[in-house]
Parts: sequence; C-alpha cells; structure tokens
Amino acid sequence: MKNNIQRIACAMVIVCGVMACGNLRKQTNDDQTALQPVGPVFNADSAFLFCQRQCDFGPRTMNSEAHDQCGQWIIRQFAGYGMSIVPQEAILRGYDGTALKSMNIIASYLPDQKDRILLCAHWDSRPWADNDPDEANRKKPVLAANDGASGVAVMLEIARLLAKDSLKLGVDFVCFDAEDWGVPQWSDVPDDGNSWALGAQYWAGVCPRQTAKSYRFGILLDMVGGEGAQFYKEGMSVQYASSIVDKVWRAAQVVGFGSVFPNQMGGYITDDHLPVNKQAGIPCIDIISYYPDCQQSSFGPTWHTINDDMDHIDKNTLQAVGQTVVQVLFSE
Ligand code: AHN
Ligand code: ZN
Repeated sequence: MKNNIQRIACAMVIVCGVMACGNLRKQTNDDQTALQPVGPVFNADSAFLFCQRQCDFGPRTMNSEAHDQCGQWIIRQFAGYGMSIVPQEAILRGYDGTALKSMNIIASYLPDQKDRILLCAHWDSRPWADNDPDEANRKKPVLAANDGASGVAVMLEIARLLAKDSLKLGVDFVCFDAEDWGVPQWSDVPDDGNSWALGAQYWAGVCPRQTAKSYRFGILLDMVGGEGAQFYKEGMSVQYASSIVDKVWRAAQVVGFGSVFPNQMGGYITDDHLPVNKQAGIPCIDIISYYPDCQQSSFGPTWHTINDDMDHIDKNTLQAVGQTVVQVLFSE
C-alpha cells in the first residue's frame, strides 16, 4: 500500500516536472512564433505620415517627375535610418511597348548578415483608374495611397524601428517599381499576367543565387492600409510558402489582430511575389487585402479608382499589418 502511494507521488512529481518543462518550451510554438507579443510597438501614426508624404508628390506613375522625386525621397528615408541603399535601374517594356524608366530600391539592414528576411512592396502608381465606376475617370492616374504607398509606408516604419531596436537577422526592404502597368481593362490586348510586376520580374531575373539563398523567406505587402481591410490567405502564397502563411497568420493572432487576418482562403493573385517565388526561388507570401462582399472589387472599393487616396487609409489596418510583421521578425 505504502509502496503504491510512493509510486503515485513519484509519478506526480515526474508529470509536474514534464508540465513545467512543457510550459517553458511553449514560449514559442513549432514555427518559432512567440506566443506573447515581442519586438517594438509599430507606430501607425508614423506609417500614416509616410503614406501621406508619398501621396504629396502626386501619382507616382512611370516616367513622371512625381515618380522620380518620390523615388529619391524613399531612398533618403531608408538611408536616414541607416540602411544601405542599392538603386536598381532598368528600362522595362510595358504591354504596348512603352519604355518604362524603372528603379527598384533595395534598402538593407545589416547588409553583411548572411541570414536574412525579405520584405517587399511596390512603390509605383497605376497610370489609369481603369476600375473607376465613372468611365470619364478611367484614363486618369491613381493616387495610390493604398495600392502602392501603404506597403512602402509600413516598410519605412519598420526600418525606423530597426534603427533603434537591434534585430540580429538581416532585412532587405525591396521597393519594386512598375508593378501596376498591367494591361488596362479598356485595352483590347489580352492580359496573360506578364504585364504586371515588371520591376519584380527584373529583380528576380538578376537576383544572384547566393543572395536568393540568404533569405529565410519573403513577405510582400500590397494594399495594406485600406479602410476595413481584411487579409485572407492568398492562394499562390499557400501553394509556394504555406508554412510562412501559417507563421504570419499565427503572429497576427498573437498581437491581437486575428479578426483582420481570418483563417480562411482568399483569391489567387498575380503579384510581385510570383517572380520572387518562381524565378528567384525564394518562398514569399503576399499580404493583400481581400473584400469577399465588395461589389466594386474583391481588392476593395477604391482599387484602381480615383478614390484610392488618404481619405480611405485606415490606421488600424496599418497597425494590424505592421505589428504582425514586427512579431514575425522578432520571433525569428
Ligand atoms: C491583377 O489584377 C492581375 N493583379 C493585381 C495585382 C495588383 C495590382 N496589386 C496591386 N495592383
Ligand atoms: Zn494596382
């Protein structure tokens, strides 16, 4: 009898010990995402201002003065946070043969670190609001507060935070140009998808193998500032980098934005992450807004319309995406 009691007591000690050990280990889950918020607080007011500043140049359409001025501004901002800058210029061909003076902007945090994360977003504005409900607007340029400036704004805010808070991993912020010169809806030219993401195609095409291998993974930020936006799991991201999708959506939950990142599938999107995955071989996901009930567009009511301006940028959306990316970076 006494022997049995001793055995039970002994078993309890072992069980408690294993549980305690389990609790310690559970500070991170299988994918290393911390189960508590980690890293600096993302400042959405600051990100909002970075978005505003880009829009102040006007539409940053290819071959325009506003485009070139804004490109120089983006370089100065990243440089001001201590990042190493490599501008990658090229003449790219639009779907109708137009020569596009393109500049991808690569800003590196800890450029010599071999273990890196890729963050990316496009910085050009669409030259035509071809999805505007009013036909009279469909050849006007898009200000692109959400579809362009928001992704760069989130990256600039993260760069600002990295300048103060040390992360041991390297981070490359790649601002892709010429994403939004895809065949307009009013054109007769068939859209095979290749006219989009021209800057990303160029970057992926010349990305050295060594560089590609240095990235653990990539995250593309596209339309990350829209009013009431939600981010569903994008199909191509799940196909090419499902573990990264899971990691990011878990991080969103940990920082309290699970409702902004529903655990559900959205659409399959042709975007800058495709050449990054297919040509460069870097697993890269797309955080892109998806509005399942929006009549105007599943990308949201202002997508490729003249209403894509600062009046429709939502700090809560910027906060949700920014804090989620911070969580991912500081959990690595
Ligand atoms: C297509 O409409 C084929 N792709 C959307 C990619 C995009 C445009 N992202 C922002 N603007
Ligand atoms: Zn667009």
